Amino acid sequence: MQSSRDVEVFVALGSNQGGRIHYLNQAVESLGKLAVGPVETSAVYETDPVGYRDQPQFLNMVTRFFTQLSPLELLAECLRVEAQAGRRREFPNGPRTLDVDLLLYGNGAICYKVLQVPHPRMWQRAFVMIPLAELCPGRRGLGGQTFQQIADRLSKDGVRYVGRFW
Ligand code: PH2
Ligand code: MG
Ligand code: MG
Repeated sequence: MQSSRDVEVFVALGSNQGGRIHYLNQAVESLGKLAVGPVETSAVYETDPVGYRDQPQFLNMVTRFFTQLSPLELLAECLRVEAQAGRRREFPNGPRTLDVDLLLYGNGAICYKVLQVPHPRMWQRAFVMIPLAELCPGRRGLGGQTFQQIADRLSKDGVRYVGRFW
């Protein structure tokens, strides 16, 4: 049963090392334990690396669920799920077995040193906005555009639909 303490959150997943789909699956299962009710999932996309480009292709997707955890509690859990997948931080933006990023926490804006929500780089990233717009096409960003409009205006080069797995 949902209650007024439950907050809707959106969490992005990415993997470009090892059994990528296995790591995404592990993350969906683990996030399910933090959720009140089901975890909704976007389709999975295979994407060219953005930023540091000399690394393998990513699988990316976005999840939506309700939780009673605070933002910092949820961040700690995201890091724990990454650690469970054996993630090692060799250098920033380098290859990873699993990246778990908190995108949106209710309608909140959070600006801690360790956690900024909405995720500051999500709006320019097709590998985030395309799967996110699947889950909430009509939601609006601060500029008034819907997430679908924002996704539609980003280049789809390097973002390939793989399929739905959950
Ligand atoms: N994550 C990054 C940097 N670059 N590129 C793609 N395609 N997918 C990602 O998840 C990704 C990235 C930093 O978290
Ligand atoms: Mg990331
Ligand atoms: Mg991250």
